[in-house]
Amino acid sequence: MNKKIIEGRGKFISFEGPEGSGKTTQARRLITRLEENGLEVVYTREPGGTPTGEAIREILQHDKTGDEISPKAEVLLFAASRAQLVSHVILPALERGAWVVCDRFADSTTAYQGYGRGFEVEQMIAINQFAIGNAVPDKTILLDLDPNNGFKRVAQRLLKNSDTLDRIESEARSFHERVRNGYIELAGKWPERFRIIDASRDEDTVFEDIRRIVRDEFGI
Ligand code: Z5A
Repeated sequence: MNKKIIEGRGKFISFEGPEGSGKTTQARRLITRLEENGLEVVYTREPGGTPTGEAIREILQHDKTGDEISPKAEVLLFAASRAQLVSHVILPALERGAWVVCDRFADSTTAYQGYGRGFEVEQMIAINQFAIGNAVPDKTILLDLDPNNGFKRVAQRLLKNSDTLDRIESEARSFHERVRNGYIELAGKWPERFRIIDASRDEDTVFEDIRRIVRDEFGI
């Protein structure tokens, strides 16, 4: 099918939320729907999405060097991965009129490193602004879920794949509670951009809400 070329800048949608809230699952479903409508869609994930970003992801998640990453270095590595993604993937796509669907973006740093680790939230927002410039999502879908529920889902997946929790997943429950509440605060700070969805329901019901949001906001 010929891809529709949109006049001007494309649309940018980010998915945010705690572990196991269904970001990847729902992002993929949305992409399928957008592509069925003839749109060119670029899917990216964070950290990662470029060769440099994927190398940073490996350092951040598995820290095989034994050189424990300092909390400040962690913030800046996420920001570095994001700056690369914006300049090499997101902006070029938006400028040619494609849609971008990003599985986590700048709000993850504010939620995890700000609310979770305890860095000043305004400082995280300033670092994000430096990294992303004007590449701000048009809509951010926040899949809200109790971390206990999210971990149950992730545990099932880990069992199936004989995998283990990564560095950040292994943080205490209280950390993940702060992250969840932090996301809700961010949604209150930017009500125009954020849409909160109850992600504890089944996949189809959650996707119905996402479809409705995209239809209401963008007419697709
Ligand atoms: N991080 C950070 O600290 N700072 C930053 O700036 C950034 C990230 C960008 C990235 O890990 C880690 O980095 C993350 C935050 C931190 N760490 N933690 N903790 P990741 O990318 O590997 O992990 P994730 O982003 O949290 O993704 P995830 O665990 O894969 O969750 P998800 O994408 O939200 O969910 P999913 O993969 O779609 O679904 C998870 C499972 O649940 C799967 O088996 C599904 O089939 C199932 N599922 C999905 N939806 C449902 C519903 N509705 N009901 C039941 N089961 C479902």
